[in-house]
Amino acid sequence: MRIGNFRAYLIVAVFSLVYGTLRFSSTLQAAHILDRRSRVDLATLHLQGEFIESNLGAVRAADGSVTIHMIAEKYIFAPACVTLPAAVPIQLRITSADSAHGFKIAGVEVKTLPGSVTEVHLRFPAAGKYEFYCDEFCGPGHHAMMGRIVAVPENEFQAQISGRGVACGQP
Ligand SMILES: [Cu+2]
Repeated sequence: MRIGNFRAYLIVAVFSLVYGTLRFSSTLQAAHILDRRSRVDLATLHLQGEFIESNLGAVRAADGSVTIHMIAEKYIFAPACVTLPAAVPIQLRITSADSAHGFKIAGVEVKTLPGSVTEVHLRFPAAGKYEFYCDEFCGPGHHAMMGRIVAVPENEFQAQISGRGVACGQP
């Protein structure tokens, strides 16, 4: 083997190793493989557990914290629109019902995979509408897969809230 060829192979091998390692570690991170709270059973996703339909959307806990539960599914986010208080720490727990999906919102990259729960912490500094679009190609309807967060002032959120499920802006 010529020295030139060997160097070329070596460079390709090193780049492949680095790329593969990065891909693997980001997949591990997205899947939260070691965390039991991050696993969901796809077969019962809509029937039991934290992602049943009545639990989707924003919920304010007794301690004042706000959690969103969301499902990504070809080609929708459910719920498609969530109203939240602005300037409050938000915990988003999201899972996928089918394939990899993802989006970026409030400066945070969100990736979701079937069978696992991704948890991210968000904060919407000001009232307003924040739209997000799926950025993992997931099929022919991918281009139309979008969702919306409507951040409202705290007093407005309090006025709207009635347990869980608050009104949301029209598309
Ligand atoms: Cu997509």
